[in-house]
Amino acid sequence: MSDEQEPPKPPPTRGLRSVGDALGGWARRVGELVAEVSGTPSVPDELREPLGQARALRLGGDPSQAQAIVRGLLEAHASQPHLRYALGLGFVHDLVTGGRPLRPLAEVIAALHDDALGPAPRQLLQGAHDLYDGRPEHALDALRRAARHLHEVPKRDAQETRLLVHLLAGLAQLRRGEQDRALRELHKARTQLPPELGTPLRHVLLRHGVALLLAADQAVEAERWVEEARAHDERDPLARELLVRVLAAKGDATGAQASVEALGDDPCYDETRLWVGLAVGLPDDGGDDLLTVARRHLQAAPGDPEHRRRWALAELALRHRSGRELGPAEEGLRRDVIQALSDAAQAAPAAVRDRWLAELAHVALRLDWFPPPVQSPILDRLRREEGTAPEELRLVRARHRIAAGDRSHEDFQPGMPPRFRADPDLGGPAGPDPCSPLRDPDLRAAVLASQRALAAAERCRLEGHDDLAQDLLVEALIEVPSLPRARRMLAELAQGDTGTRLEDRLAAATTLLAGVPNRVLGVPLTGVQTALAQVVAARERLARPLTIAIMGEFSAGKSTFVNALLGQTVAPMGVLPTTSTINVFRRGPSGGARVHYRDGRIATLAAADVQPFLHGLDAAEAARIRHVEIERTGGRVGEANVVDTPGLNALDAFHEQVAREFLDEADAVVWLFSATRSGAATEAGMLQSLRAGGRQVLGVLNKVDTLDDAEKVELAQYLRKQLGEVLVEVVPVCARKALEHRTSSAPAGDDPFAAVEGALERHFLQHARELKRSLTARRLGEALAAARQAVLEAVNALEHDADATLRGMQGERVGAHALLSRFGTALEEQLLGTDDLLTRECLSLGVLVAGKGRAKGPLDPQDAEYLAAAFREGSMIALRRALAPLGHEDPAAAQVLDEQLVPWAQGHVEGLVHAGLLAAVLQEHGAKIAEGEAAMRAGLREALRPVARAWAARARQLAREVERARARLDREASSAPRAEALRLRSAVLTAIDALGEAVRLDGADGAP
Ligand SMILES: Nc1nc2c(ncn2[C@@H]2O[C@H](COP(=O)(O)OP(=O)(O)O)[C@@H](O)[C@H]2O)c(=O)[nH]1
Ligand SMILES: [Mg+2]
Repeated sequence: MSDEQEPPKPPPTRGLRSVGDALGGWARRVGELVAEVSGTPSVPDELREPLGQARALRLGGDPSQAQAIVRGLLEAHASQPHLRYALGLGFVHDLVTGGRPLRPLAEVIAALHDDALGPAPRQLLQGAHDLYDGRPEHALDALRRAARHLHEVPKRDAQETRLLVHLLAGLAQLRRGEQDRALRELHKARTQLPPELGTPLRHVLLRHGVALLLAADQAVEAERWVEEARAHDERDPLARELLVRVLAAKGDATGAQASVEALGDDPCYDETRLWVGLAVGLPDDGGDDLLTVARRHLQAAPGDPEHRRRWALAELALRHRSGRELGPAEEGLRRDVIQALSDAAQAAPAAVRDRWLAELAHVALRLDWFPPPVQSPILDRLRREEGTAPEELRLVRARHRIAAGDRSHEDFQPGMPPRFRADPDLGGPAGPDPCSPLRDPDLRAAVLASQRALAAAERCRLEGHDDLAQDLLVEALIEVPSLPRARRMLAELAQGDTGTRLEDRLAAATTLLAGVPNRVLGVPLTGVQTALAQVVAARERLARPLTIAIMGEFSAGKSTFVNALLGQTVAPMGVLPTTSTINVFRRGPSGGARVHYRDGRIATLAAADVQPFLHGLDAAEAARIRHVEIERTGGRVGEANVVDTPGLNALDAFHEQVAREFLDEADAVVWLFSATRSGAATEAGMLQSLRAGGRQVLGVLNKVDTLDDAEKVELAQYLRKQLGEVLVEVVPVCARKALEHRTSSAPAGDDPFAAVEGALERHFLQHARELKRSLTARRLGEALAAARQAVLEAVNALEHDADATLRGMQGERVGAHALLSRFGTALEEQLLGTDDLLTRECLSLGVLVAGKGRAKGPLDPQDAEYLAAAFREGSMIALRRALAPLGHEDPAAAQVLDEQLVPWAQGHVEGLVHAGLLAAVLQEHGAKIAEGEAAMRAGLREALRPVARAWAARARQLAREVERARARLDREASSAPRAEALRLRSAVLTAIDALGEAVRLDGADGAP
């Protein structure tokens, strides 16, 4: 019975009973004497055997046969108390295994008197009756009274009575939801199993015991129960099924999957299948998948909260394994799942309801959804008493409060940045059973850590500390990278204000890209710097006047065209291709020029020197010049810059590159075709690429004076047809005549350049602003895309680093079980090695005398103290020696053993010393020194062996802790690159995308 009962009094007749046992043939007569003394009537001789038979049948699992015998006997001995009790016990067996003989049991109870057999039998029957009559509290009272008088029960019935008292008490506690107490009772019942006990009762005990042990996260002990049942009957179907659950609970995926397959495909095993599916996953090949099993399980009992809970957990697990949680897109399902978990929590026994509530809270946090079925039971629970509530519950409340704008501090530690008040991890079972997602310690730890950070981040936002919030969000995302709310918030925070004007967007892009470091954890981000340079250049160009580049093949008349366009002869015409330079004509007051050399030198020319300089260039000097910037003083084409380029086919590689750079700067292009050449096909490629870059190209067919009218029309049409896609218009002109007309002091007739000027005006000058803006937006978009690509590459490299770190660590590693088993063996050896040390200490103290034996007299207290100290030190050195190689091999294991095994071992040694281990060892083995040191040491080793075994066993139990510590260390090691990757991904990439999207939309709107 549970601990509240008083200790049992010693049985008053023990002495007489043992005499009776000892005297064999006298036993019966003495037994009768005992009965007289204790007031218990003895069993009449003729009933002895049939009663024994009935008991055997009952225990063997056939109560109805037993009852038939007892009823037969009762006809002759109507009021015999032993018979009545036997009948009652039969009914109890029937009740426990599913029958309902409540009324006949009540009759037996009414007829049974305490003075006959003592109070225990009647109280046991009463307890059974009350329990199955739905009154577990009453049952427990009766069973407690029965337990107090167990020693008075006649010997033959004693074990069965004791077994039933504990079993029924266990079932009653279970009914009340007192799982720990129920388990204690079942443990006691298990020590009372008569060897002849049959399957039905064994199964009741096994089923409930294993369920309770697994709920209490004691899979190793549960496995012992199951193994014992299998030892009793290796084909026991229940034991086979429970073994599957136990293996799943232990995390033994291979074992659980193999044995669940061996169960066959009977739907009656669906619950066990779900256990496997939820704890370690179902086998991939063959058999139904988790969802099929879960839905069938739900249909089997749609109203049962536990069935609904397991179904809901399966729906969640499936989505979680595919990398996403149940989202608002599956609204109905999400609601059903949450409702199922909420109902299960409310149906759970009050004593353990917290575990169900923690599961509900955990799921709600993962789904980031806190509807009333989540909130109300959790807030209720916290209102009642807060101190012992699982942390998940407080997190739900904190998130709920912050969402409501509540600034109360109680969930957070004081100071900035705010930190959620976390619970220490005390171990112990989390979640109701091994099906619970809370039983995955990594998942639970990750969700807790991310939610703490998320709650703190939300709190920071509430207080206006956006910077701190960003860091906390990254922290949350490192733990749970998919957390949608954290991603959204981070995106919002990273996006900032991009404004609405192109100038604002350019400024935002400059700030954003300038903020990206050149290198993150060794991964270069140079592409971002290049993109930044592009943005800066685009910004500068936006501020500059419209730039028109004049392009075309060599000698097409470009320079002549430029002069006609500007109305002044500034561009040298008819020069050799080798002496030609790129000339940029800017509006300016002086008419001077600046010569930009390839080596960076810049020479300034006065207006008078410009033409002689340009005309006097030889090939060598021209090749040294990058470009020449010339002021034009005339007022034509407004502020626009005009670039005269050398012919395409006349350029060296350097000039070609410079020409492209200028082309890149050009907002519009005039392409000159010479009527004397037919190079349209070779020019098409260059024209296409200009157009693809977003540039407007005006086609000019020059030297039309060399054609007759028909040819003129034909050629212009041909060009339009061939290049109409690329050219905004084709205008025929005679540049030479136009120049003459425009530079003549007395121009005669119409300006032959009017058509060209009109086209320029129409296509370029009137839209100068739009042209520039759309080109700039385009350039900004390109720069952002390049930056995005560079960041993405860096992110991939960082994530790759993180994965490689993780894989590297996991790859080399021995399984925790194997490692600890090896460590245990090493430890055993080290500890056994202290035999030498102890022998030498004993000899040097004179406690042992070489070749003789123990010194005479008791162990001197000072010697005892000294030996104890030596033993302490020696055993700790042994432990350290076993641990030392582990430090390099498996830091996580070393850490766990250091934190958990070492203090435990110290306590163990202290306990042994206190219990007088050393004195006892010397007492037992000291004399062996007479046979030599080796014999003495062998004796010591024998004495130390159980200690060594206990330590090794203790170490082996720490496998789960080691796995957990490994996971934690791995996460930490790979978290630096992962954090940086996340920071880039969530902050920089999101911002680039937001900006890029805005720029793209501006372009689509044609605004601003
Ligand atoms: N027949 C004729 N010749 C021209 C015309 N425009 C230019 N030219 C001549 O073509 C030659 C090359 O001119 P230029 O402007 O230096 O060509 P660029 O190499 O393209 O700059 C010069 O001799 C010009 O006089 C034109 O409209 N008709
Ligand atoms: Mg020229």
